[in-house]
Amino acid sequence: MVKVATYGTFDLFHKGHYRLLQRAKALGDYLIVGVTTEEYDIERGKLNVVDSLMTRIENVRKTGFADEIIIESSGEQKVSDIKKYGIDIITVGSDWVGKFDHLKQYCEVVYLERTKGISSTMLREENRTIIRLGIVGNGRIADRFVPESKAVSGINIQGVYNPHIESAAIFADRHEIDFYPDLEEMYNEVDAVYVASPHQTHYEYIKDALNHGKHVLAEKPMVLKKSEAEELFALAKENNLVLFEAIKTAYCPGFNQLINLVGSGVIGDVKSVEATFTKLEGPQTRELTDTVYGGSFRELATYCLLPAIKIFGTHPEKVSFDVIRREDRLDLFTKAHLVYKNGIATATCGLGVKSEGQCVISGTTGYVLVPAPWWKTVYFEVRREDPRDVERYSATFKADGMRYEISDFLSAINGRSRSEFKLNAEESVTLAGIIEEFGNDR
Ligand code: C2G
Repeated sequence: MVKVATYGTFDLFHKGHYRLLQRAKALGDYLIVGVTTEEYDIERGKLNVVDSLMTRIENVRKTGFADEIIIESSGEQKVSDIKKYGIDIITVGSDWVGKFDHLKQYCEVVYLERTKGISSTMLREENRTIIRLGIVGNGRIADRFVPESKAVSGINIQGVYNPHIESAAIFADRHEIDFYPDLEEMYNEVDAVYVASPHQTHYEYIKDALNHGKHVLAEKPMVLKKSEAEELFALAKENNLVLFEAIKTAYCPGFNQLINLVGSGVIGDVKSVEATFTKLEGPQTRELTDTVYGGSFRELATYCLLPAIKIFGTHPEKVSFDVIRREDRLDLFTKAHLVYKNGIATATCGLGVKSEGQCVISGTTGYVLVPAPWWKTVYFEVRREDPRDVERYSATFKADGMRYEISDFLSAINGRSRSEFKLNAEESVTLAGIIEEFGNDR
C-alpha cells in the first residue's frame, strides 16, 4: 500500500485545495492530510487565516479524499510523521518547489502544479471571498511580492500586465500566473491591482484602476506630486475603494511597536528623529540609470521620512535638502532636513554611498536606537543617561515582510481594518509633497 501525505492550512477552502487533494490521493492508496494549527501558522508567518482549525479540518474531510486527517503543529513534524505513519510520498503544490527537497532522504517528494485563477464562486454563498489581484509591472519588487502574497490567506494573484509582453510572459511563467496583454482584460478578472511599474507611471495606472472600480496597492513612492496623491485618495474615497501606499515598514509589527512605544512617552518628549537607508546598487540598475526619475531620494525617501512623519506629523514647517550629485545631476546621497514646531528630523538616503542604516529617535529622557536594517524592524533598544539602563525589544519580521502590507490591504478591503492608523492618506500625501519639493530643488 502506497501512503501519501500532504500538508496545508486549507483556509477559505477553494478549488486549488480541492484539486491538490484529489491529485494527492491519486498518487497512492492511502492519503494523510496534515492541517496546520493556528499557532504554527503564526510561527511560520502565515497571516490572515480566517477559518478555525475545526472548520478547516471539516472542509478537508468533506472532500472525501483524506483517509486520515492529522494536525500539523511544527516545522519539524513532517520528518517524524514520515517515520510514524510509514509515508512513501509527500506532496505539496508547486509554489513550494525545492522547499521540501530535504525530505527526499526519507521518502519521495512530489510537487503538484498549483491551480491558477482561483475564483470566489465556491465561497460566495458563505459570504466570504478571495480577493483576486492583478499586478501591473513586473520588476524586482514584483518578484518578491508574489511569494509574499502566498503567506497571506484570502488573496490570489490572478495575473500580470506589462506593455512589454515578453517580459510579462516570462514573469507569469515563473510565478505560475496568467499574463494579460491588455489591461481591460485584466480588470475583468480582478478585484484589486498592485502597481509596481516605474515610478513615473504610477499615477496613470492607479487612476485607471480606481476608475475601473479596483482597489489599489501602489508601490512607493506612490506618486511624485502632492496634487496627484490628493486627487487619487479623493477618487478612491468617492468610489469607496481602498488605496494603500506599499511602504512595508509602515505595516510591519516591529515598527508599529516602536511608534506606539515612543508615543507612550518612554523617552520623554521627542526632539529629533534621524533615519538612514543606503544601498550600493549595480551601475546598470534603474535607480542609477534613470536620470529623471531615479536617484537616492525618490528611491529611498519614503522609508527614511516615515519615522519623522509618524512621530512629528504631516506638517513640517520647513523642508530643505543637502545633496551630492553625479555629473549628470542624479542624486547619489541626499539628506532631507525637516523642521517641526517641536522637533527636527533628518532623512538620509544613499545609492552610491554606504552608511549605517539605523534610526535614532531622541527624547528628553532617553533615546531609541533601531539598528540596521531599521526599516525591517526586528530589534530596538531604549537607552538612557546611565549606559547600563537599556531596555531591549524584539519583534517578528518574516522573509521580505511585504505580507504585512498585503494582509492589511485585504483587511481594509474586507472592511475590518485598523490600518488607517498605520499609514493614512494624509501621510502618503505629505510624502509625495516632500518628494515633489525635492524635484523642484534640482
Ligand atoms: N494550493 C494549490 N493551488 C492553489 C492554492 C494552494 O495547489 N491555488 C496547494 C498548496 O500548494 C498546498 C495546499 O494547496 O500544497 C494547501 O495550501 P495552503 O492552505 O495555502 O497551505 P500552505 O501554506 O501551502 O501549507 O506545512 C504546511 C504546508 O507545507 C503547506
